[in-house]
Amino acid sequence: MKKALLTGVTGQDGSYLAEILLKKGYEVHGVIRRASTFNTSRIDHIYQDPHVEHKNFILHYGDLSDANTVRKLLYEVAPDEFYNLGAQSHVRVSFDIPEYTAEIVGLGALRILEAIKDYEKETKKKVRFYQASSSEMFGATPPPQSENTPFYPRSPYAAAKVFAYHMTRNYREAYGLFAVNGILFNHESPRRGETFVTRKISRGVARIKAGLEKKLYLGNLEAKRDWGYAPEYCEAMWQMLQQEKPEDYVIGTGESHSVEEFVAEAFKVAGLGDWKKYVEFDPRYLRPTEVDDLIADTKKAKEKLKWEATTKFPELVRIMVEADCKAVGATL
Ligand code: NAP
Ligand code: G4F
Repeated sequence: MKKALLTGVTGQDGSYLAEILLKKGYEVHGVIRRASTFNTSRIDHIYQDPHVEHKNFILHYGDLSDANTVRKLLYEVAPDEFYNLGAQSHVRVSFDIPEYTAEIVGLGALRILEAIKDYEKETKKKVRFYQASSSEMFGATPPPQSENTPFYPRSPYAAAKVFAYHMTRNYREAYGLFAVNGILFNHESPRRGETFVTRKISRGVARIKAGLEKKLYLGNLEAKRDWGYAPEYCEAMWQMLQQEKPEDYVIGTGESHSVEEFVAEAFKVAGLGDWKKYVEFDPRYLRPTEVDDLIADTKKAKEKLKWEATTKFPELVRIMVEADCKAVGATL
């Protein structure tokens, strides 16, 4: 039985990846942060009682700021594959807490790479490492963006991801680690955090439909993103670690849509009529520097991984609006 260790298991992607790996027969180990309230809602459905024998989904306390624990878990679990999905992943918030973002997103990845380097040397065992890199790294570089496009980060989050990206490449080249960067464009789902724009919209639309809210407050409606469906992207992460050679891959749909288009489509799915009646501008959601347009050039993923996004924009919006409407009892 193969073993996988995941940081960020309580997040959107971590929860889908854990499900995928369990279905493939892996023993899955996830790192969770201690919190004063339960933070496992996305993985409660796959949680296994620690008192049950032969568990194949095991949770460990840890934090990417804590090199000792990262190292200890690596030696204790002895995974075949290590997926680093943990992050302070909110771009707007990274302007408020830049140092913490760099600590977790940038140095967190380095802590894992250092631990793997030493572990491989001491134990002679290999660990395949996946780094959750981001299309945010392309920032101001015009689309389409491929594996060869230069980075131009526009936020502390993106700058920290660029550091982690380069450390991953450097440890691959310097120490022969099987370390890959998945450069994933925005991917969404009903499990998306409530403060990212797509989920904020689908949730807001559902609450308006249910009569719980009257307005939805948003920032820049002109920004364009290449939005795909998260479970499909998590399958691509796994595929990258099954290749013969460690390489970096761009993952996306190859289409971009504006925030305004997402809003219009979501209100249409809910049958609420003209979205302009409900949406108000609030400057607090603007960023000091914005990323205007992201579109993935996915030629390499199609050719080498045989991976292609199947859920496209209108279907993604429908999935998210329907799930949020169901959650608040709003009938469509
Ligand atoms: P997410 O839902 O925000 O999940 C982030 C995960 O990281 C959560 O489990 C969170 O724990 C954990 N985490 C936060 N701070 C941590 C720390 N100090 N130590 C250990 N774990 C910590 O993010 P996601 O959308 O699943 O994204 C997964 C990864 O892919 C992230 O690295 C993100 O930056 C990257 N990425 C995402 C996208 C996207 O569109 N979703 C695109 C490209 C790259 P809590 O649950 O306790 O908060
Ligand atoms: O949903 P967002 O916050 O996602 P963003 O900034 O693109 O980052 C996400 O995708 C990255 C991949 O490219 C990940 F690496 C990262 O971890 C995260 O998952 O914002 C999308 C766009 C932005 O242009 C923002 O200015 O929506 C615009 N927007 C307009 N109004 C808003 C709002 N964003 C948020 N969060 N909230 C608003 O009210």
